[in-house]
Amino acid sequence: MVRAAVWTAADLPMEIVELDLVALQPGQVRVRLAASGVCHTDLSIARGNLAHRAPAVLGHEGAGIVEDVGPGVTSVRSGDHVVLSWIAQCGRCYSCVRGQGQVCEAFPRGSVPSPFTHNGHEVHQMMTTGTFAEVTIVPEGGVVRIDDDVPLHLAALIGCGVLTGAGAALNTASIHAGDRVAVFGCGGVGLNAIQGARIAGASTIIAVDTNATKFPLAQRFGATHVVDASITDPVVAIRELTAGRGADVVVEAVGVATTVEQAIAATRRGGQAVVVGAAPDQVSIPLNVLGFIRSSIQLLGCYYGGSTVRRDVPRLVDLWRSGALLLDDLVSAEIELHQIEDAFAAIEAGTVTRSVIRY
Ligand code: CXF
Ligand code: ZN
Ligand code: ZN
Repeated sequence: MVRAAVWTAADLPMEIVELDLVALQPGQVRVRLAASGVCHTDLSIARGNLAHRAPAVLGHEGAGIVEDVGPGVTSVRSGDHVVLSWIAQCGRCYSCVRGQGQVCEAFPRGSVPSPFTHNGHEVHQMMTTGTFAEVTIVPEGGVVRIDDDVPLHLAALIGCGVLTGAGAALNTASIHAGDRVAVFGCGGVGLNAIQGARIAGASTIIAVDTNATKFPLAQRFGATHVVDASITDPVVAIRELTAGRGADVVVEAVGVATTVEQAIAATRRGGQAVVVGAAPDQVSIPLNVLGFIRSSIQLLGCYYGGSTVRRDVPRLVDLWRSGALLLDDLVSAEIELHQIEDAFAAIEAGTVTRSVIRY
């Protein structure tokens, strides 16, 4: 039996339930989780703002230790420490071999059988991970081995927020030493985009948020300037801070139409606007095509930080070891599984970057 937090409906709190795990299939890996971050996307599903089948084990930002592997698994074995990837990457398809594992062609779309059952009924698994459980079963491409010395509660954070935010700066954008970068949103993804921009050598990093309590941490991660968008027009402020021209690279890590439009408007002619914030399904923006082509702005969609996880997880671990990548400072609270609703409330209140469940 495996203890898990199960989501049943948008208006109901998560329930702590003992679940059964199905037998390990070929190509699968069973992982005993050591920790799971609580990401905004978990909250979006729990509150009914992002569609998901119920009941389900949510959670997708985790790390743990391999308990067992199914037939045919070669890249990890029992006892290995691993970070989970919510896009299982085959490493062999057209996308993977081009360093675009985030769009791995082998990753199953639509319904994937879940390893979790309760009284014989399937309990769905979020994004082939389901890290709000003590043990989960994932595809081999959904685990990346890491060295044993990395604390697993910090490694867990790499699995979503760090890969996504740092990847926006280090993979999707082409930031050069001395570039001027602006980042909209100072949550888990935005802070990692800020530190990614710092690591890439940006000289000016402008952090934008409507919640000024986020700014001290943004500065710790590398922001050289902060803009409170609740009192200042961020497009005007970014232009003022970039000699009137706009930033070389603007990363949008909010996921709201207004901030996507502001991010494009704050990008200099010839610069890059990187959209990484997860917007609800119906959100779209108008685009004046002639103005857009004249601007020569590169508008870049960024899924999972453009990450090829077998390349990027070890790279991020090395950056953490060198002191360049901050992980500790992302952790606002360490909690137990049964406190998951407190973690959701804290995200809604805007008072945390990451709550981390330790098992
Ligand atoms: C999200 C990214 C945007 C679409 C929904 C899932 N992933 C992780 O938080
Ligand atoms: Zn996430
Ligand atoms: Zn692939």
